Amino acid sequence: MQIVTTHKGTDFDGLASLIAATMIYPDAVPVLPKSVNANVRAFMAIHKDLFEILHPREINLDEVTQLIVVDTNSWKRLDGFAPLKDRNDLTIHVWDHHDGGDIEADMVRNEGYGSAVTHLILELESRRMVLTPILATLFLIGIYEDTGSLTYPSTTPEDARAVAWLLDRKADLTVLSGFLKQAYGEKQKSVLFEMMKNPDRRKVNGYTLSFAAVPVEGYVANLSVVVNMFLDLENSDAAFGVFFDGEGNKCMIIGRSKAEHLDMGKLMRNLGGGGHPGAGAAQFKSDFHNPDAVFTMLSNLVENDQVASVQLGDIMSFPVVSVETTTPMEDLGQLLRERGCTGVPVTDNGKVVGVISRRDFKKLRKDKQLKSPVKAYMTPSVVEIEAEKSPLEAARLMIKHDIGRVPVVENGEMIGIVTRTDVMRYYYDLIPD
Ligand SMILES: [Mn+2]
Repeated sequence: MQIVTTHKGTDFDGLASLIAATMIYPDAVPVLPKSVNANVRAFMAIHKDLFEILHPREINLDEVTQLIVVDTNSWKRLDGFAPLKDRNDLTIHVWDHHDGGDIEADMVRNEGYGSAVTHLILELESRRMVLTPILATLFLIGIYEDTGSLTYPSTTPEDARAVAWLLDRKADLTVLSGFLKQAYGEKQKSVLFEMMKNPDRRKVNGYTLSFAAVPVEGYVANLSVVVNMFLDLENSDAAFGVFFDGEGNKCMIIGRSKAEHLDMGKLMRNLGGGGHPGAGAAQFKSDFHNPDAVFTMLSNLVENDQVASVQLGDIMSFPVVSVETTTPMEDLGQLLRERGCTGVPVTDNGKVVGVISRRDFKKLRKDKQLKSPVKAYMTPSVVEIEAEKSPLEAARLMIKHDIGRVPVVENGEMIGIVTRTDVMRYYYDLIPD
C-alpha cells in the first residue's frame, strides 16, 4: 500500500501537495491529518467529494509499503505515522521545501522553492498531465498562501512559472481569493496578542526598537503583517518578531522598520535572510532557548551600524560634467554628444545656478543663437542636495521637481551629481537574490 501524507495543521500548500502527489503516484492513498487549518477546513467542506481522502486511523500501518511525504520532512509533524519510523523495509519519498527534518528518504525533491507544491506542479508539467480548473485552483492557492501571492522573499522564479502554468489551466482567481483568507485572522490575532504581552523596548543608536518572542505552532501565514501591527502599536522606529516552533529547532525573525536609515533588508542579509528597506526576514535552524540573546544580537547589528545608511556621496556620479553660464550653446551640444548625457548642471564660480539639457535646444530659433551662452536657455535651479542625505530623499526631490538629476553639494560646493539611474540602481541592488 502506498500512502501520501503531509504535516499536521495542514495548510493549502500541504493539501495541494497531497493531491498533486496522487497524480504522480496514482496508486497512492492520500491521508490527511486530523488537524487542518481553518482555511483548508472551509475548502474541504465544499470540495470533500472530489477527493477520496482517508484519515490516519483508517490506515493499517502494517500494510504500508511506501510512504510519500509532502510539505514537511519531519516525523513529528506527521499524524499517526511515527511507528513507521523504524521500519527499514519501507520506501520513503519526500517532496518538500523546508530545511532540516529527520525523515531519511530514498528520494527527496527539495529545491527550496517558495512552496512545496511548486515541485510537484513542475513535475506534472513535465509529464504533460491534464489538470482540471478546480485542481489548478487548489494548487494555485497552495503557492499563493506560502509565497504571499509571490511577494515573500522566499519566492523563486519556479513558483512564478508554476503559477503561469496553472493560470493557463484555468485556475480560478475568484474562487482563490475567497479561500485565501484575509491576512489578519484568528491565528494572527493571537500571535499579536502574545507579542503585546511583554514587549522588550530598547534604545539603540538613536532608534527605538521593539522586540517580542512568540512560539508558533506550525505555519502561520502573514506574520509580517502581524509584526507591522506590532510596530504600529509600539510606535517605535523598528520592530522585530522572533518566532520559534515548539520543538525549538527553528526560529524565524521578521523585522519591520519605519526609520529611513534603518534598512531592514540589509540587516537581515547579515543573518542570511533578505528583504527590502521596510521589511525583512531571516530564518535560523538552531536551538532556541534564549529570546534575550536574539534581541541582543539584533540590537548589536543596529548598534554596530551594520545597517549603515547609504549616503548620496556613495552612489553619486563624479567628477561632474558641468558648464559655465558663459559656455556657448554649441559647445554644450558637443559636450552632451561626447559624454552621452542628456543634461548637465550650470555653474557660476563653482556654484550651481541652473541645469541645462538637450531639451533646451528647442528654445533656439536661429542658428546664430548657438553662439549664445547657456545662461539664456538654462532652467535656473536651486534644487540641490547634501552629500549625507539618503537616496530616498534624492528620489523625493526628483519626483517633486520633476527633474532627473540633482547636484550633490558639500559645504555649498558641488561634488557630484545624482541621477535617476543612480537612485534606481541603488534600490534594485537591495532586492535580495
Ligand atoms: Mn509549505
